[in-house]
Amino acid sequence: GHAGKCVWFTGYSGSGKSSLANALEVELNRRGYHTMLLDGDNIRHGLCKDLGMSEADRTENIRRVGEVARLFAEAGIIVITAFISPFRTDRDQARALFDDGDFLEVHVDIPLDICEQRDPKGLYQKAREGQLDDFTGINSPYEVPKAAEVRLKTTEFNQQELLSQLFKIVM
Ligand code: GGZ
Repeated sequence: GHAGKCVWFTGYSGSGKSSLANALEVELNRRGYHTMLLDGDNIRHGLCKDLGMSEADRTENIRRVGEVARLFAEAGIIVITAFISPFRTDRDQARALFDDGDFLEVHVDIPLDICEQRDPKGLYQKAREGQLDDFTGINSPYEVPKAAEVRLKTTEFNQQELLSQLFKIVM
């Protein structure tokens, strides 16, 4: 009787993954669920600080995140991950660590040009100017999920509506 599972967000930089993941966590906590949010802030500065943004390093980043997510889920925790995770095979390998129904892939689906317009950290501009290699969507690929449990069209719905779409698959 474990309630642990993994809610796996995937999408471009600036797509709103972190903000949605945070909102989901707040709401789950409010309902009494124990959660763990894994994102660049607590993973890429510690466990994965030896990794960069090459294809091989992203694959290793996602492999480690998947393994850590599984450990927390085994302890009965709802794990929420927010990484670009641009490669389908990497996401599928993370999925394979979980029982059927315990890995929920959430595609934060938003046009690249909107992320680029927002550019909250100026990273897209840097990538366009050639100062950032391997930038997702500019000079590194993003493989769109084919069978995500949910696809969130973040430009068409408000945060509350998106959260309720998320809850339909998480609960
Ligand atoms: C994409 C990059 C890059 C490159 C630094 N490409 O929007 P952010 O800033 O806060 O989130 C992005 C984050 C991507 O790290 P992930 O661990 O999510 O990537 S992956 O899942 O592919 O391993 C972005 C910033 O780091 N960033 N350089 N080249 N995003």
